Amino acid sequence: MPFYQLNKSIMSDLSPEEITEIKDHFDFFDKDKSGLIDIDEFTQLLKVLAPDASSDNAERGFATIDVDNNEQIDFDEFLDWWKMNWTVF
Ligand SMILES: [Ca+2]
Repeated sequence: MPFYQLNKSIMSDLSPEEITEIKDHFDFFDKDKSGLIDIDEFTQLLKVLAPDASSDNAERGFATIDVDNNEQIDFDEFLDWWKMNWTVF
């Protein structure tokens, strides 16, 4: 049983291969392997995806992805964001 739970709507439009690939990205940025991405980890991620992004962008983006506002991005939240093609904030 994985530590994360995928909801049905996500699973229906992504293949297992795609989910595995996204999970690899998630794990890469989850430096402390907590299963969650915090604001510092997210800022590093954004710098890779969008080198011009400001720390303001990072904070806004983080808040957008962190839908339950617990100040951590879990894999479901990351997947939702990934499916939106890295929406620019
Ligand atoms: Ca969250």
